[in-house]
Amino acid sequence: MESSSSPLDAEAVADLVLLDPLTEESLVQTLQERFRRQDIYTYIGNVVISVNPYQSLPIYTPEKVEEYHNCSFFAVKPHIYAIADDAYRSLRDRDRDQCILITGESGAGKTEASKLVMSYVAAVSSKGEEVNKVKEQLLQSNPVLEAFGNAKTVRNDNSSRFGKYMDIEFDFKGDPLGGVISNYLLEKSRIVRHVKGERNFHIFYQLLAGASPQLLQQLKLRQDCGHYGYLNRESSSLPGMDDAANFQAMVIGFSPAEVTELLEVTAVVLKLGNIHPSWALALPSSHTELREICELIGLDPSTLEQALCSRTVKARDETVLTTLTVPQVSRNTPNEQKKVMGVLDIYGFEIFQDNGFEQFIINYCNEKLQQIFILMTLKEEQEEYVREGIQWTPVEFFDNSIICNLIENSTTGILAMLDEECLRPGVVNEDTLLTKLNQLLATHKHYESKETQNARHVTDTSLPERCFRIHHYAGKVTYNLTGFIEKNNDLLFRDLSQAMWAARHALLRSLFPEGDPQKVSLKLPPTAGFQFKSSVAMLMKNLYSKNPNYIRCIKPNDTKSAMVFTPELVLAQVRYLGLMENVRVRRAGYAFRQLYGPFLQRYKMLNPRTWPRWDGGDREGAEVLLAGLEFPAEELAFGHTKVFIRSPRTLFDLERRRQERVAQLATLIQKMFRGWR
Ligand code: AOV
Ligand code: MG
Repeated sequence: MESSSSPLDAEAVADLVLLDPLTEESLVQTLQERFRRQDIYTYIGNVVISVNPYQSLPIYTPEKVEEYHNCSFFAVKPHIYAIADDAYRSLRDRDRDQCILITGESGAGKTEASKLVMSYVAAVSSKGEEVNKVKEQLLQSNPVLEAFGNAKTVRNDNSSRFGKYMDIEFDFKGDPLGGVISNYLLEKSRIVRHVKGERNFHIFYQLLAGASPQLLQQLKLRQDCGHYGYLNRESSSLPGMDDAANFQAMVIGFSPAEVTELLEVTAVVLKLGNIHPSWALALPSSHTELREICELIGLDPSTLEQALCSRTVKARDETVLTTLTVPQVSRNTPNEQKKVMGVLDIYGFEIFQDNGFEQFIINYCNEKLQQIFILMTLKEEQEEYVREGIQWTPVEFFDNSIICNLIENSTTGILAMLDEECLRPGVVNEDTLLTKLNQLLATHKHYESKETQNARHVTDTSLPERCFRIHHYAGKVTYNLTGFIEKNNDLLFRDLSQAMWAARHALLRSLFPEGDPQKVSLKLPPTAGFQFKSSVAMLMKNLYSKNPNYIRCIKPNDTKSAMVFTPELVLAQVRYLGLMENVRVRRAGYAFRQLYGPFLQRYKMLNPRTWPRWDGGDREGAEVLLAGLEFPAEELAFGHTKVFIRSPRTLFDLERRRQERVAQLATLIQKMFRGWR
């Protein structure tokens, strides 16, 4: 095996487990040096770090797919294809369900990474007609999800405004059968407002730019974005984004009737933005948009007018987690054992100037992902040692369950107290909530507020009133409580869902099942926080049952530029992603391990007993080879199939000796050649 950079080449070490010394600085420097060489992928053991190149690199060609297909993980340059291949093979050949967890901040390349994984799996699985149809539909889900769930933000022109988890199902041969997608926490409020420099969801612009004049007429739309209150805040088109072409790509795979139904609902949303209801005044039923909306969805204008302009009983009516099955994507395979590969593309840790309920929820999710990462990595390490018959000594690591508990404990957790406040009759506000939090969490090591600081005689002007601070594993975040109660309640007026349910439009009705007057329940549905907590718990259980593979994405600069690497920005992400902890956990036991065969092949020249040939078994060969090199006994362990090396230093030493020996041999050969001439 000839790796791209030897561990001695500390500036650009391909596996950070071998970094020596390990400091935040050396870690960032290594990533920077590799980025400069356009090596955007780096490992921590079998975790892949991916630094967004912001340019298209020639590393995703069919030839590259071929190169990584059935490769040995450590024999080729780090690549996202290597991890995809490893996961796919382990699923197919060892019957282990896999999950691929992709994290990183906005614009770091998560969604692109998830698409690369999907297209790699599609490329290497078999190519029957039926399988190809399934693959097409799986890949085709991306343009649809992105049209309705992505938007231009300040950070990313194609920012996913929801978390996505997709289970791809395979048969025993490793051919894709279909998929199930779960969405988390879609940023619905974007429809109504977004900040300057951003856009609404892509679908609206795509529809106006890409639909034929006939279709627009059928949908009672005008082509001009400026006409629509939800779209006219910014210039509608984006450099480098072809809305019309994306529209054509989005509708592929739907029947004409499905497209019409879907676009009718989309048109209705757009037109609703031009209606300005008031609870004081009625809307004239001659109002053009109102009338047209009602024609599109088969509803009496007075019903809609009443629903928009009056407000009766409140109900909490929306789900945070929705599960959609990819349309008609499942093949019929009764009695067959399915294997699953889950791909999670979810928002990374967020620290803004002003952090609200959304950041609190997102960071809670990341705290859970960190927890499961540590649990699973340790579990995996432990399993490997047991499998290899090697003594395992438990390692010390920072256990963040204390922080998870602070948020999710069912009686004293912040979410539980927030729910209690939301359910309390009478006037509720965030001040009473803060008082309660301060009382219950006064001595919690990871909780802080103005009041708990005062009690501890701490002077800290950075913590304002009505805020609390959590010491997350990735850093301290100050949350502003304003809006927590309203957002947690997530109310939709019952009149509105009832009106929508009354429409003669099948798709629309199916979106508002709670509008069915027969099903009115007096019980309040669960809060947004509670639902999120439950769906995160379900997700964690699902992930925990699978073999984990990690892709950690990093954004190198704030200007979307190729070749620019800003160390301070990267350092912050290295912290949020917990990469130092990641390296420490990985090398807590044995930093390096390799199968006996390749190991012997690489180092056999270091011992005359194994050089130039060893005729015995690989394991004995490795033992004989290492015995002659006089490393301390505790540095090495011999498992059933692999040799384990405890510290990176020993491996560097081995590499250094190898390089010296290679040089020696080269000189020798040169001399021989000269002698012959
Ligand atoms: P995100 O998913 O992590 O952000 P994306 O995957 O959308 O980020 O990546 C942002 C942009 O970076 C893409 O549109 C590409 O232009 C570029 N990019 C990312 N990865 C690559 C790559 N491997 N090669 C070339 N260009 C790349 V967010 O959804 O905003 O959290 O919310
Ligand atoms: Mg994304």
